[in-house]
Amino acid sequence: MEIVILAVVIALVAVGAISGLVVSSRKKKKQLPPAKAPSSTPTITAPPAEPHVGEEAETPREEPRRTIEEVELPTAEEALEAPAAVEDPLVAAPPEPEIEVPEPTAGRLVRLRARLARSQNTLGKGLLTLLSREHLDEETWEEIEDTLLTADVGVAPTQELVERLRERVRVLGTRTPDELRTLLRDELLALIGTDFDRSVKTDSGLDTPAVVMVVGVNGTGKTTTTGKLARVLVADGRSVVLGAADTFRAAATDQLQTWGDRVGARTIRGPENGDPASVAYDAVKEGIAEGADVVLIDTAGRLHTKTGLMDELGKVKRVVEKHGPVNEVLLVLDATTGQNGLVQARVFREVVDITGIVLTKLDGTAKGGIVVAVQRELGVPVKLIGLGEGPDDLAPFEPEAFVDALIGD
Ligand SMILES: Nc1nc2c(ncn2[C@@H]2O[C@H](COP(=O)(O)OP(=O)(O)OP(=O)(O)O)[C@@H](O)[C@H]2O)c(=O)[nH]1
Ligand SMILES: [Mg+2]
Repeated sequence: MEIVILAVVIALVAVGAISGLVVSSRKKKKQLPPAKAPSSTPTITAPPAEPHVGEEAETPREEPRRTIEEVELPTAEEALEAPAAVEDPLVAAPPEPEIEVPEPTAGRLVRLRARLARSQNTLGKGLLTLLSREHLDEETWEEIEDTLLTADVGVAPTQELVERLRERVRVLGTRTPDELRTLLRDELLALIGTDFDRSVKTDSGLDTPAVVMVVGVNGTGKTTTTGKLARVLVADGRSVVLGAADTFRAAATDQLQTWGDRVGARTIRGPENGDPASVAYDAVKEGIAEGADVVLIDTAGRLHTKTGLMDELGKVKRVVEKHGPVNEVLLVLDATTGQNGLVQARVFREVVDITGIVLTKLDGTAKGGIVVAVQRELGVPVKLIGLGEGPDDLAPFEPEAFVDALIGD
């Protein structure tokens, strides 16, 4: 009896075990991925890493999602070392700006002579016509004087010139047109001066770059001149760094940078309304670091009557001088403003010790005589002249070519 009961129990356990296996086997099948893998290989529980042809493209997401805390963030140092500059191939890189090759400086004044002659005709031709009159009476000499004064030669130089012309004409007696021309040419040249060193000092004579500061009242052409000068230097094979020390207007800095970009000269900028002296200082520092040949510093236009602004200009120069001497301070004067330029020149000279004058806009005025007047006033030579708004319309001032343009060949 006991044996029978035992047999029944064993049988029941066996049946239960078998049915349990079947159930669990069915459960397992349900858990399998919907793959077409034969059910005889139920050990494959993970999907293939890459979906294959004929399989569903989307990889089932069986991994538990990572929370944001578990994502490993780069350390501060790593972030600094490797800036996350993800390049988007769809965003095309901006085209490299084309670097221009400025025209050489030699012979510029000859090219621009026609422009000069046009504007200065009244002076040179007027004088020649008057001197050619048969009778040089007092009235004629007064007219000669007026012509010179109108051209802004200035009172003292005019009287000197008229005096010398009178003397020479008297000695000469009869005058041929050629003789008169030579006479006038000589006297105008003497007035302008042929002995000045008119070269812009762009060689420091040291390992460090030469420093040139450009100063003047508002709108005279400082930034334009700085840009044109950079081109002249680059054309002559020099490397240039520009300092945008006009921090009053963001546009002023952009204006200078545009000039620099065109010839591949780097522009050092500061924050708007920042300290111009510190921008100038940084520009020279950069020039030294780069091993540049010349640093050109453009300054903000300032009225000579504003003492605060004039003091600021003095500071810019003093701060730059911590690096070494400033080799050239160019005062930019607008030739069309005439005698007012002399007043400006006087005040600027006191503050920053001008070493050269740039006379701009000579293309637009008949008052070329200002060249004489301003040199007299400052005892400083005109070194460059602006003869137009074009990028290469800046010429070294050559007295002979200038006078020839005045009186014609
Ligand atoms: N015709 C002519 N125009 C010139 C010459 N030089 C400069 N200009 C023009 O004069 C205007 C003023 O020139 P800028 O270089 O901006 O003058 P700036 O002295 O820097 O002016 P601020 O920075 O505002 O004081 C511009 O329109 C120039 O194109 C020149 O020689 N001839
Ligand atoms: Mg400017």
